[in-house]
Amino acid sequence: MENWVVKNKKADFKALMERFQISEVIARLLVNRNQMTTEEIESYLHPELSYLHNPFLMKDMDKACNILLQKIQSGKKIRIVGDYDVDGVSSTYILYTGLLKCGANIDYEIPDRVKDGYGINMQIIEAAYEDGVDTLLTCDNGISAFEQVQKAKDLGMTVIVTDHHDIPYYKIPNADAVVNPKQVECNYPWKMLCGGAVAYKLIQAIYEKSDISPNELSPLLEIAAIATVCDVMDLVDENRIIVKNGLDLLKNTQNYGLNALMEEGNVNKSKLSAYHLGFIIGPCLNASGRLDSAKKGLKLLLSQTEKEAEILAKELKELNDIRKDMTLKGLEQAIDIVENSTIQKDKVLVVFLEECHESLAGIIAGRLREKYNKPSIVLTRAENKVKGSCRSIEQFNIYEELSKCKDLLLSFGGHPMAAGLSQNQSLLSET
Ligand SMILES: [Mn+2]
Repeated sequence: MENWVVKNKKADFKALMERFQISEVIARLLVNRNQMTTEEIESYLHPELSYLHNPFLMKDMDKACNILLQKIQSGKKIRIVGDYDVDGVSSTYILYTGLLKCGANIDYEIPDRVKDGYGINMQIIEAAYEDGVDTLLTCDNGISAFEQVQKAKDLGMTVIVTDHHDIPYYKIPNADAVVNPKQVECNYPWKMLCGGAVAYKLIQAIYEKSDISPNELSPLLEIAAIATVCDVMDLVDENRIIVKNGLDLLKNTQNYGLNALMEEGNVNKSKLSAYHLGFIIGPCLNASGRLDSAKKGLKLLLSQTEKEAEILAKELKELNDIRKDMTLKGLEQAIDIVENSTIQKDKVLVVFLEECHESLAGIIAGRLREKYNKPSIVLTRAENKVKGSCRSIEQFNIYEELSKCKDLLLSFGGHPMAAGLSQNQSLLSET
């Protein structure tokens, strides 16, 4: 049986109630959620855009803007390198649209999930060099691309990294500017932005320097809100302001692609909530990154006509339906394997789904973990090797456990609750 208990923290509720003209319930809620400084309470009660932090507080922000403005002035070729998930596509959209408005000579590249894997790689850098690109600008990736960034520098390119991922070993790549609030030396007051929000802050800063009206940021804020929800950021502080205001804007969005996608998904725009971003719009944008090219999702957002948007939205919706179907089939198969073998007694569920598309392994592992409340690993066949996605439970640090058996793995990486691995095909029979 569930037992609900109201937290009873001590505070001067009367004073809070009077000062902010709020009821006792709200006052208790604020205290319980530790929204304690006057400024924090004020911004919580009124999540207005004016409470967003100054982008120039971010380390290297001024530097990154100055480099970009100088490159724009001299007509140098700039290439954005994003990522294939919703956050990566959103950040690419925000940087591309924002810098285009500033007059940049700009294009973009997004790594292919299956062929390239995550993040900027050597082929992307060589291709950029061959295409005469002067400046590479990463978003939602790049912070751990030490060798790749060095290669680009050696080839004479300028590199600006924008990212939000953790800083590995407190080391940053040798780029001309590194914008990532997670850096210890970065004094930005809020560290937990998604990649799209970091990109948004960069455009906010560069618009300010270019005397472009902040009103022009609205179409970008809509996308930053989608990215924040889909990258599962905590909806507090700046994230809450971005999502609240982004949702308000999305109800009347001028973006052809989003309008078409909401139409396809039967979303009632007046009732739009974070749910719709996370469970309808996001998965459709993501489906192309999983089964096709993530560029399709980006092209939808960039659509210039209703007709174009409609066609792309239909395709994405279809891809997402196929993705759902394939996920369900894979999950049923996985459950079947678990329940009809000794695996179910294992501490960690390891299932090999020979036919399953590798991009679905993570979702299926997550569902297995939910169903059996055990750490779960789903292996699939990739080119010349086996790839696996791991989803764990609070009590089991899967990243650490994988480190313990790294001799059995080709590669692995990730976090305590979610990780990825690859293995030699020949080892498969032994696992
Ligand atoms: Mn991200």
